[in-house]
Amino acid sequence: MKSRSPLFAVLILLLSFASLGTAAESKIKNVLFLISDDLKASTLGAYGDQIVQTPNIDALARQGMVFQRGYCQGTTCGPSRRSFMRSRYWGEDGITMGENFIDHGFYSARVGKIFHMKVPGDIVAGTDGLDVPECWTESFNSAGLEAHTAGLYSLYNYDIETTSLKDRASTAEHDRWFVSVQSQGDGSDQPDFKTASKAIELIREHGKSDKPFFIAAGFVRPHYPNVAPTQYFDLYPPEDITLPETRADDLDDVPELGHTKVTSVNDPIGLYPENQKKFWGSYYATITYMDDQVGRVMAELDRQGLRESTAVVFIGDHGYHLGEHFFWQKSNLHEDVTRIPFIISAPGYAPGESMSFAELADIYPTVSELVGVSVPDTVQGKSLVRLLKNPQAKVRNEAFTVGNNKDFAIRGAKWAYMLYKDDTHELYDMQKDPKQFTNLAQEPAYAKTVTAQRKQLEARIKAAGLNRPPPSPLSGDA
Ligand SMILES: [Ca+2]
Repeated sequence: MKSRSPLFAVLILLLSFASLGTAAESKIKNVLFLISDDLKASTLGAYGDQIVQTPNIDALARQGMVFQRGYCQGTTCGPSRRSFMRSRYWGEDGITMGENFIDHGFYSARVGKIFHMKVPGDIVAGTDGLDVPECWTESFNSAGLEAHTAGLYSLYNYDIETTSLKDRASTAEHDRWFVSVQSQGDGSDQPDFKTASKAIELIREHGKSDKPFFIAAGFVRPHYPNVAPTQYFDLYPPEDITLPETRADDLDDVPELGHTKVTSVNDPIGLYPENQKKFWGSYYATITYMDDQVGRVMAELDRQGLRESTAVVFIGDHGYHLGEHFFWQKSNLHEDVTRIPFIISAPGYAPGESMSFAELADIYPTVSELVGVSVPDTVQGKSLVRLLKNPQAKVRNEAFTVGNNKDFAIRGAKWAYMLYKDDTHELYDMQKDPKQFTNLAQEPAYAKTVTAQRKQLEARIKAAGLNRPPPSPLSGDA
């Protein structure tokens, strides 16, 4: 600058003010945070699914930034939700996102499940679960009958169908995860409908205020029991479902600690391929039902003229297995569990698709930056605003996930690497083997890659302030 003319310096100064002006003129005042439960990325159209019907999430994806490489930090509801609400990889340290917003003059509300709630237990009881009250100005539960909803009940792994309300696999019972109910009516009796209705009410009430809002609405579908009105099931007849590819010897090279608890081998679900298709149909049915509720909330945001002043985030808390690798449910470190839907629609930022790795721990610093709120130094995630400005940019080279059992994983563009507490491990070439059929960790030809991946993973463990095993393990959840 020294060699430039004073006039040039003035010009630069004016340009700087102009760009500062643009930033300062940001109209984003509020944050609407929408969370779906047990929704894997691969069952949304924005992530390549061909049969699911989610017009409202699709619209949000078209209007926002879709993070194609979004990953969760915890592999079940409790740890994942703790991690993104605190932007911490493990544990309960740090100021929650809602507390920080309250400290900056926001109204903060929880509707439905944000921190861990047992589904269906806390939903049937209408209780708070492991909520963190200081995160919210107000909070509201959305109760429902879940598996006890009237209609056609199915228990897929025992091939049971009944309209009787007796003897249904309920809150804490084994087998509750293979349940669906095709309910009667319009679904307004369901918890997710109530969550949308309360969110709509709060948007109407607080949208008019000078005080900015942080409204978090947590839907419980497609988490089991898969309850939705019959008409949603009709969209997904079993003949339209193709079950995931499995290979007979697939698990021969997967360490014991990499398995899910429930598999097609140890559970009778493996005996009923036709019921597996029906179960997939019920998962899709509840996704479409949940999508309708997202649509109701978004329509209200538009109706109130708040779209141009509100950043909207839509995520799933972690993914799910529906028979891939003979696995059912969550809790492990494979791609179907760790990759999640992650969309941010922020007014003033162009829609697009980002291939940078992004973590749910990044939501807190990102939305805070969007509304001009500082974050406490306990925040471990990174702001993704740079990606919203330029989808070609990169904020992370890999994503880091912490398993419930003192296990860790990193997922990069080329490699996925998992390291278990007993020192067993898995390595997948995600370019050649995106479905993770062949564990290369024991192959001599990949010894150098394993060493490099392990070093990279250990750096992430250290940077997160963790050890193997992590301190004070908090329990997982069902
Ligand atoms: Ca395998």
